[in-house]
Amino acid sequence: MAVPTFVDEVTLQISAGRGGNGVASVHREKFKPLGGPDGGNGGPGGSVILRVDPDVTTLIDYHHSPKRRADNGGHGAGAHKNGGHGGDLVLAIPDGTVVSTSDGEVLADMVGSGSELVIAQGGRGGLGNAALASAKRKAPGFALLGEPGDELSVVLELKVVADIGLVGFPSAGKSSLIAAISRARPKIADYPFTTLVPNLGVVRAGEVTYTVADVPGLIEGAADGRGLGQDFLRHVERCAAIVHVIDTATVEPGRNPLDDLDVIERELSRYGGLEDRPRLVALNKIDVPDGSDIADMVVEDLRARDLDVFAVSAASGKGLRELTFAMAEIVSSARRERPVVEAERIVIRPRSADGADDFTVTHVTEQGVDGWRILGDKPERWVRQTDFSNDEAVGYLADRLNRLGVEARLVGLGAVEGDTVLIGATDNAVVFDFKPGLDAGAENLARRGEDHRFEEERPAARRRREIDEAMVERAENETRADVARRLDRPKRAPTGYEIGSAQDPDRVESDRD
Ligand SMILES: Nc1nc2c(ncn2[C@@H]2O[C@H](COP(=O)(O)OP(=O)(O)OP(=O)(O)O)[C@@H](O)[C@H]2O)c(=O)[nH]1
Ligand SMILES: [Mg+2]
Repeated sequence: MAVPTFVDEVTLQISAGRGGNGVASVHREKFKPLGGPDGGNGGPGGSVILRVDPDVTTLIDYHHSPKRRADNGGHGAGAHKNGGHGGDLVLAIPDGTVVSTSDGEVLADMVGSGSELVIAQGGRGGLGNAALASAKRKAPGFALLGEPGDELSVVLELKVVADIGLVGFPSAGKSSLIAAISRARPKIADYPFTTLVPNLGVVRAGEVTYTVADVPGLIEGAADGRGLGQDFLRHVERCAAIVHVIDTATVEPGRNPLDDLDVIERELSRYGGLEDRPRLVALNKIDVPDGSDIADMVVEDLRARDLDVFAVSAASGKGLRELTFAMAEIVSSARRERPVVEAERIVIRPRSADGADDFTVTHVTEQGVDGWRILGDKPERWVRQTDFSNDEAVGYLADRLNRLGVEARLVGLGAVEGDTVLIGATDNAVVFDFKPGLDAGAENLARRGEDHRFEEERPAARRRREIDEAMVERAENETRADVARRLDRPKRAPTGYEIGSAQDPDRVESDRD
């Protein structure tokens, strides 16, 4: 099998790095074993960036290794140590690469050396317990997980950036022409399909410098895949003008310049999208006597079709100066209309923008599930950050969802206890049983802030609470006893005395039980 040397379309599997996990850690030192939470945050994962590099002319590298991944972020550590950033992965691509999703949606057209596209963003690092601590939650016994980086498959398609595109039958002399007017040195030979990949040449005519692309030859039926097919026409899509290179000296039966032009035009129109490009005609090989005669015969017909025609010889150089100046004129007027693209850094975020508080709750009955699906940037992200083996972390998730209003929305839509709640899209949803009122916000936050490692402190607190409770109970008992005494001697009870206890015999009865 022939080893390709030029590839102009590849599908890449791209993964950005995962964010590092935060860590739950407690500061320890001599005589002060529980000095507070000091777990550091995880570092963000590396992103994948596509960058236009003028030295790269083919997508061949990606054809050989289409899976690319950026580094993961480092995990946090104790003593407030944050994990390191995962390294970004920069992929060099040729100028003129069109980046699309696997569904065909164009994400970016990468033109101009240095243009960058952040195609996949690294995952955020998870917060450590030091960062999660607050006045209410003094010592969290959990940390957040790092988030996975973006993963996607993208299609890269190279569309050469050239000002002029040369099209024509095989062996018409396209490569010879580009070799004669520029420093490009493509392969030239007298058999068809010598050129298998596009060649670029830089031409200078007067004050104007421009690029010319020579693409593989076309034959009748190229649109149906005959010959090399018409795929290479993508490389003339960006051109300001198309130059028909026509062989005036061919000895092939049934060929003549006018029919050749019609055949090529038919293939161009079947490819589509090139109708508006100005055309020039180069009648080549007029150094051959027969060629020169034929050129003379057809030139008027072609001009009658409103075409600019040039009789040239790539071999002798005749007529090339006029041709290159005519090309230059078209290029400069096209440039005046469409200014040169500046290098830019585009950032694509496959996920919805950060900070969006929006979420949707929909009732779903699919694949045996009868429940509620929650979709939204935040809920889905929070689920990814949760270590489900840690109850405290799960509780923290519930609190966050509540504060966002997820529970209220569910109740409002008629969800009842025990209903299935899915967070996220079908393939990676996390499933919960709905328990309304389980979490009442701050109260629970406070309880959740108690790390079991701090339990040594508890007995004292518990004793204090027991004493407080005992005092309250004693006071209540005394009140009851007092009321009972007064009920025994009603005449002595002043009216309106002890609102809510003496005036409500029923309650006193039940209290006494
Ligand atoms: N006499 C003469 N021969 C030429 C001229 N231009 C090209 N040729 C010859 O024509 C043959 C084909 O030339 P190429 O430049 O390879 O043609 P091409 O259009 O690039 O062909 P493909 O790459 O196969 O599509 C070669 O043998 C050239 O030497 C010319 O102006 N005069
Ligand atoms: Mg060629």
